[in-house]
Amino acid sequence: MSAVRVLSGANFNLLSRALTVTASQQDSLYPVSGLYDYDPSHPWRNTDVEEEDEVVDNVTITADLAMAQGDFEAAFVGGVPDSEVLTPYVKTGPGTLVATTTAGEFHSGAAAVKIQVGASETTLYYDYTVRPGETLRADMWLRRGPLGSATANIRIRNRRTGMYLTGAGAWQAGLVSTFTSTDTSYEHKQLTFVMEGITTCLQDEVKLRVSFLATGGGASTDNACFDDCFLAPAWNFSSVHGSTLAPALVTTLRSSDDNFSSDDVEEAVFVVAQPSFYTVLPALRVERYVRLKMLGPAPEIITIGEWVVGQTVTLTQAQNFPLGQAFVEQDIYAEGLAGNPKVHNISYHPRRRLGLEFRANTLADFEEAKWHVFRRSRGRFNPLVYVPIDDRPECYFGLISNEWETSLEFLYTNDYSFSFLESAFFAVGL
Ligand SMILES: [Ca+2]
Ligand SMILES: [Ca+2]
Repeated sequence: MSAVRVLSGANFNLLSRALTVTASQQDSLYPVSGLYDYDPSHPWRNTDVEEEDEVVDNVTITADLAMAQGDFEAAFVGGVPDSEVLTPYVKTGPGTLVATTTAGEFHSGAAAVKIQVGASETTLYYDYTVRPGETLRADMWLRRGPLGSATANIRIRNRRTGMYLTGAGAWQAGLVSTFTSTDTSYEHKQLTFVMEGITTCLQDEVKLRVSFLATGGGASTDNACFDDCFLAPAWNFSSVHGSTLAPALVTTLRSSDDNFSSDDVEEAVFVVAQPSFYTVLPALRVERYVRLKMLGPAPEIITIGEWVVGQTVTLTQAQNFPLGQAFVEQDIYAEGLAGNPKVHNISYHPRRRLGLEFRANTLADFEEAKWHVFRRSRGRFNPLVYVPIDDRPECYFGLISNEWETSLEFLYTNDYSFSFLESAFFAVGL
């Protein structure tokens, strides 16, 4: 049975929180930021078109989905011992905190952060902007110093609810460290966990504080080291909106956990359509690197209005049928002096309009739609991606109406309806 898929709310496209997004070819007038600015009329474009059909283009766009730099290299360039300026991290407490470049004290690169046990807990932290209900992957390395008896701690706390994440991925009120180490060699910790949901957080986005500190001991030699500490969202959905991709190109979605140096896994082969197409993966992927690859003889410059990578919500209640849909060719109509019509197309694609009607049989169905379709979108403030039937190719990027009509029916069912307008695509002749 088919299902309704929705991606909604601020930063539903994981590319807009990604550490880096890079393309193998790029027209400087249409940079990669056009792929995730939530506006399909502002595209990304490549530059190179081979004139010979036998020449194969290999155009890739790659995202590092980690949401902050955690290698403790660039953040400490020019830093001095006990520096308070560790952008984007923040230090609290009076203890000593240094960028160590001593061999063995860093895990990779040439530096790591070393924190001494202080009179009060000296902490380095970063507040991540995360989405309630999303699945995240923490991938971190930590150790204690070779002398003394300190414990290295990493704590993860939802500042909105005050709850701490346990090492088993549960949320609890009492203070607990998610990861600890008393090993004098670096220990690798990985945890896939789910943020508390939107009906608990009561907000579209929340701050997740990740703190690094050393506890125990008390001698000047007591310390802990941290390196390669990354937090990245998982993903199971990708879509492309407003593209000129030709069927001659084989377009694939790929994953990697080493930035495609030796690990390069094909997750899906897209069935290219216009103006939009998508794929839903059978399970969430936790690989930090995701790639859109377009391989083949490109007959023209590639233009893409939006590339979405995200986590879908599957509504428990599908919309009613028939599903109303309208196609609107974007054009300018005028009449010449003799009354003859003059029509000019102004967009590469027609826009589509949907009329969506639902019947929620339970309060849970109703609350789900209220939060994930209307509240997260803030009416028409945030665009959303809507897949009305996930075993068909149609996929929409656009805005719902700012008014949500609903009526409570006999036996406590709820009827409600949305109108949905696809966003405009880039103009002809761009
Ligand atoms: Ca765009
Ligand atoms: Ca490092």
